[in-house]
Amino acid sequence: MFQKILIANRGEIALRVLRACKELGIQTVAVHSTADADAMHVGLADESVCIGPPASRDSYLNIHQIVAACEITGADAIHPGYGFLSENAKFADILAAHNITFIGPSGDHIRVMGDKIEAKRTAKRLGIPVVPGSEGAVSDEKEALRIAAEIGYPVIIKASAGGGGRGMKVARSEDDLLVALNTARTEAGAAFGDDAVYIEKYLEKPRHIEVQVVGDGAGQAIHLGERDCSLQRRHQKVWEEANSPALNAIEREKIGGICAKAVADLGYSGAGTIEFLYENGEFYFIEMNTRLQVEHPVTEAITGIDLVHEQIRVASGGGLSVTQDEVRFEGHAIECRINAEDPKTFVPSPGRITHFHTPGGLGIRVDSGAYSGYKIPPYYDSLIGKLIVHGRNRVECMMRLRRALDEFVVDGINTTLPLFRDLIGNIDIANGDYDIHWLEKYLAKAE
Ligand code: MV4
Repeated sequence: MFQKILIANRGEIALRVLRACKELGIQTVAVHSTADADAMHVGLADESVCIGPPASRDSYLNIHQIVAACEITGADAIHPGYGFLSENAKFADILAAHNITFIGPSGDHIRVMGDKIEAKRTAKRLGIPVVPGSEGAVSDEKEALRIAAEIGYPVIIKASAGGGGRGMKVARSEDDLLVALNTARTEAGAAFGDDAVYIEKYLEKPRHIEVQVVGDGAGQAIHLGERDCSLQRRHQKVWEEANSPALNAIEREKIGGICAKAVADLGYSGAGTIEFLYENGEFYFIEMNTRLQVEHPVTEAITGIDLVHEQIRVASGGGLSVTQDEVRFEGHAIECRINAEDPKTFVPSPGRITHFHTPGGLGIRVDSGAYSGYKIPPYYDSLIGKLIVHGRNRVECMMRLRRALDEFVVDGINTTLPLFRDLIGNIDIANGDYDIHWLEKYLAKAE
């Protein structure tokens, strides 16, 4: 097991990782920018190192500074959290060359999944169902027209170097397709320095359902069920839940089993998420994330498994703590992302929190690095905390969530809490009846 872990992140996820390290008896090193000297996880860590000025590229993305902090403090491993360097293959390779363990998959696995064409090819080879479309990159207009005619319109053009919604264009006719292909290619070249694009059947009203997996890097892997992340705005998730209201236990076991086997066959190490679009009872692979995700606590709530413990265990060669047979799904969990933003316009609202009171009681978890008097810096993303609620079933979970939202007080800044207080009273939300476009339509109506 590791003696000392450096946490290469900030905010609520740095605190989340720190808590796991403390439980495992591992020493912690916090790294922080000058803007984050008063962050909660910095105060709680055994040691801390300032790695640069506020801008992320000079601090949390500064590989040299982070490796230096690791060597100065003698940390054996780095946990990257999410965002920042968490899916940077070069960072994983550099750490390997320095004999520092990257708590995550190999650089090669990160690289494969970062290239969306390569990821899809790999998924298909491993038996994961994919969206019908081109086999690899489309070379010219003639090929694009031929494939679109085969799969039928509408189609979507995606950038291989994109992902997370960047660089996509929908085409509903041949005329559209020629425009979409050229703009997608030009934009991809300019944004990513890689103009490879591919084509897929466009699904009109899918849900976004993702499967949590963990591999031990030695051919064993488990799945921890799915999360429904359909409620999003501009590709930012807002509300996530497990289980998905759309799936039954048979469907869960089937898609989960396919994902676990694929990850085992890949020899994948660490936590990962296989993202699908789900429509008319069918799953269609879109991407794989090779990191711990923001919404991982809903999976922890229904399985009782600490995903950061599992990440640390497998990275240190200790293997998974559970077999698939030991994984049980109990009850229902919902996560609300509390952002420092205007709840209507979503304009960021950094500044001082004058009063911060979190809800408690049975089934309530709040992951946040915020506190009364904390000043949210303007340089980073606006997530200030997550409210995760668990109940024996979805109805009980929603009752608790309503009560927890009532108790939550954040004064001094705007937050997205009022949005959740609205959503909890909505009939479609109560019924779990929503797709990836539901929230944006709801917000457009409220204007
Ligand atoms: C799609 C799609 C419809 N059909 N692919 C957006 C993010 C990226 N991960 C994939 N995305 C989509 N791919 C096909 N073939 C619709 C989306 C999409 C979306 C997906 C998940 C969650 C929210 C979304 C919002 C808009 C579009």
